[in-house]
Amino acid sequence: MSIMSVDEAIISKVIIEESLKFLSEYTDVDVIIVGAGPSGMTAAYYLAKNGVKTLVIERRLSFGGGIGGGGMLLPKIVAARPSDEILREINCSFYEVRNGIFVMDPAELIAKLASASINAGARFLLGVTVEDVIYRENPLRIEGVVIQWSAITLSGLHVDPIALRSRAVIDATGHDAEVVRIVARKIPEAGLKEIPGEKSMYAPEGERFVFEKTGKILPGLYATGMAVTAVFNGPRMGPIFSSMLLSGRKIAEIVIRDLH
Ligand code: 48F
Repeated sequence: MSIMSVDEAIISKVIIEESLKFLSEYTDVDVIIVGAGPSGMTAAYYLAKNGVKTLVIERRLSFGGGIGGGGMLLPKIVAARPSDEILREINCSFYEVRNGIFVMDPAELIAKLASASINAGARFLLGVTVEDVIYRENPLRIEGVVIQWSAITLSGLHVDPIALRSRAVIDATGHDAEVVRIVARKIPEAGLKEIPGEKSMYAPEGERFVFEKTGKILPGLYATGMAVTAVFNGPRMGPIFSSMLLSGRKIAEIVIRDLH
């Protein structure tokens, strides 16, 4: 077998040409999800499956957020009923160890969530950090995000960012609720108080709380997953993933309703 030789400059040219095409097509989308953890990827799957043009922006170079470290780095993670509906839908294997308690392989959950959402039509930008939002007044509305390559953010250099417009922005950034925190700090008219963060661990209440409070924060701005816990000062639940998946599905349903 001989591997076809490709000139270095051609490789770069193809990357640049195709990336610019992709980026210009995604400067204006229906929904931007910030964070490719369990809640963000579940939301991406259900949105894309319903024909919503969805872009997921993830600061790291990989998918999964907290899934990989899901129980002190041990190689099994836990979820409970009725999140098995979602596991079945994305074709992720699991087994029941007690009545209604399921065990999965974290690597498989990451891969299946990513693959299901991409197959449904969602697109991802990896290695990109959301550092701000776009807003409009009268009435106040969040209309997109401001992004920066994570490598630039880490370097501390001042480089002007790129702005992407969307009809809805979903904060799926986890424990820090980074997008809602930015809005609370930079847009006082939004009337969001300082984000309190999460309470100590109380797993059953934490799971119930996230699911119940998942929803719209402001026109154009939504929260899912642990971001919800941080915004509304709910208790943490530790390494159980049911409410992350169910919160992702719930926010997708809410956003789809609002977009129509
Ligand atoms: O933390 P993360 O997994 O959030 P989640 O979907 O799930 C939480 C659980 O994993 C777990 C738990 C419950 O069992 O306690 O922790 O709520 O995923 C958040 C993702 O967002 C990315 C971050 O790198 C991670 O992959 N992220 C955070 N801030 C930004 C960001 C940002 N400003 N721009 C882009 N990505």
